[in-house]
Amino acid sequence: MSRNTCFLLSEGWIPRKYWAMMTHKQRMLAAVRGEMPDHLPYAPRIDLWYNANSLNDTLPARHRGKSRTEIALSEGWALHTVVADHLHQPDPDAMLHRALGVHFMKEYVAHFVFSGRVIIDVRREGDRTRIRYTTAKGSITTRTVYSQEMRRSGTSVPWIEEHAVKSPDDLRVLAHLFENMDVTPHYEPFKTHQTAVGENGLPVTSFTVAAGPVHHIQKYFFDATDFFHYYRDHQPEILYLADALAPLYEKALRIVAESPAEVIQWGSNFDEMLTFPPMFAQHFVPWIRKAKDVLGPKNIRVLCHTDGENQGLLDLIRDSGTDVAEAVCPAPMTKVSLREYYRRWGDRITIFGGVPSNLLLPQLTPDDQFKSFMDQLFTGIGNGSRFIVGIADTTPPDADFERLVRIGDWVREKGRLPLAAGAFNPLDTEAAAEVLAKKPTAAPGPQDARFAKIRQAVLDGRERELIEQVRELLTQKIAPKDIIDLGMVAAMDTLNQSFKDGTVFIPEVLVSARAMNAAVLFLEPYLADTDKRRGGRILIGTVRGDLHDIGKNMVATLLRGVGFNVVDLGINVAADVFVRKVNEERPQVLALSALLTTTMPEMGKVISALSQAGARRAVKVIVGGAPVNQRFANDIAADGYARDAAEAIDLVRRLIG
Ligand code: B1M
Repeated sequence: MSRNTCFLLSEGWIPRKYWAMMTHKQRMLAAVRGEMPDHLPYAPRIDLWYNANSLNDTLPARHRGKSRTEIALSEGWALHTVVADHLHQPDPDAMLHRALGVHFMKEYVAHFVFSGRVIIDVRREGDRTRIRYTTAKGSITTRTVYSQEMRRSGTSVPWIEEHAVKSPDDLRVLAHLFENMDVTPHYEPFKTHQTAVGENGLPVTSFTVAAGPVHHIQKYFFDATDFFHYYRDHQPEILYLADALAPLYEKALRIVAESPAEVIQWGSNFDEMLTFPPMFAQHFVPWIRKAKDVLGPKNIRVLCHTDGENQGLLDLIRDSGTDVAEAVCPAPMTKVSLREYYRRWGDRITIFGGVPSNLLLPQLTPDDQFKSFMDQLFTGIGNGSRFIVGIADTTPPDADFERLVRIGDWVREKGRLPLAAGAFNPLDTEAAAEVLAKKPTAAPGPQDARFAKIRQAVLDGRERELIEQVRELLTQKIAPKDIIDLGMVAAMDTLNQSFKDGTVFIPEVLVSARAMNAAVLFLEPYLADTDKRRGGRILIGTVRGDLHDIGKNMVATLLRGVGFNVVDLGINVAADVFVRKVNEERPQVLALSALLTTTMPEMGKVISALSQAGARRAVKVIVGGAPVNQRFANDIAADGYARDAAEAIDLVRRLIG
């Protein structure tokens, strides 16, 4: 570069082409390529907000009748074109095979093709779609639902109600199905999409939203919790299926490499619990690297949708080679601050997002906190390179629209690059991912040697061995209650502590809890009646409108694991159902889970409904879920709040002694 072509600023070189005002697309492209744009790009994702408010006729008055593109552009924002527009697809069946991770979106440049030998029987029943795929090796069934309630809440993606894998045999059938599939290029619809977006945004393509075969299997074929059991118990079959998918993913990469796309989404919903570090390291990182190796030379950038809790994944994501981390959701909604994200990733990865959606909700974030967060954003992102301001993961339907507008105003006023206020902190290379190594080996607490083998069997999740040990201790006339409390519960407590510390991961915890549940069942006939009820009864469910169940399932499993009798009501549970079940089941504790800010108020409704039904005093109500906090629990007069599953155990124990 010579002085003729560049303009030197204290923070770095700005290529001549950027002297003039850049378009939204040029800014975003510069940011994802690690170059310095003229200005911070701002591309808030508003699809969920728009879908819900246009359907409910609650768009701001000045935007009534406009499309979401028109709203964004009239406010001066870039278009957020990372996620496909599920509601507007030329192919009405674009989402039909969602439960297999097979999509026919106009935004996707590579499409799966089914083998002509597979018989696909589709049955539509109201909101539900049932599909049977029959192959030479057997058949599998799936069921998805897309209801009016989901539409009203803004959701545009059908929910997988019945997953493809219900038994290990299904893995074999799926492997056969995918071995006989193909992938073909679909460039033209994407080109049309690119033209429509023009300079107003940066269209991102995808193949699936998984980061490779194992992620594909986890995301689409399994109920989220079941996956962890299969991952532990049937790993060879999972990997066999992954091998069947691998050539399709490889071909897709070659197709993308020849496409007009400039960025591809390769992986989504990264989260330290779901996509836990050892699995991420083993099965995700190599595929993100592969994507980077194939696409990098073609000047196509790799983007991952990292909307979850990422503390345990920071280094792995950084080293994976991804160019962009999109939907980055920092503290206060997760554990990692924006400053920390920028410190750890800022020199290698473009951060897209940075404003947690809670910030847009006045009932959760008072105005002064909102303002102070935004002030810190401008100082926390160094010179502002490699940053696209966005809302993580998306703008909630009940967001204060004026806050979105104010962010846009601030970005316009203060976002000239390079930012002067920040101080760029180089990467801390010493931060190592030690999490992979540690495992608990022995249980602390009551270290009665008689129970050492029991504790180890629980820690290892070895069900048969555990029952053998239990049988052995029974023959030695040891009290069943002691076997449970001093052996199994002590081990689960150790495990919970390690889980809290981030040194063991979901599959281990679930498999230990499962072994313990089986052993408790085995012991049932030997327990005195008083001991059988020793744990107390807990009713648990995810509130109405909310379909997230992974965290709730973990809480239920761990509570069972330490001896409580848990009745799980599932997801999307209405207040009147909670009240009815409280009256029927007479639990000591009702545990409510919510993952969406829009469904949190349902928790308050459940408590009011219990009061109205005269059942409030009979039960302790506790609440949890990512957006919930102690303040909210106090506001709705809940009896307690637990941040995670391990805390839920402590809380329940405290509440019911
Ligand atoms: Co969703 N999602 N999601 N999502 N999703 C979140 C929750 C979100 C925070 C992402 C983000 O913004 N960064 C965001 C909510 C934002 C907000 O409301 N302000 C969000 C959104 C917007 C959405 C959709 C609206 C997206 C869309 O359609 N555009 C949509 C809504 C669907 C609906 O519910 N109506 C949606 C859909 C989905 C998937 C289907 C793709 C999938 C859910 C799969 C499933 O549950 N079967 C999904 C996922 C995976 C996530 C993230 C990435 C991970 C959630 C998770 O399972 N974590 C999540 C990001 C995040 O949370 N930061 C996100 C692992 C799990 C073990 O943790 O559930 O927090 P968690 O549970 C913890 C604690 O919270 C606590 O203990 C658990 C274990 O330690 N806990 C309790 C939970 N319940 C408790 C109950 C208790 C006590 C403790 O009782 C007392």
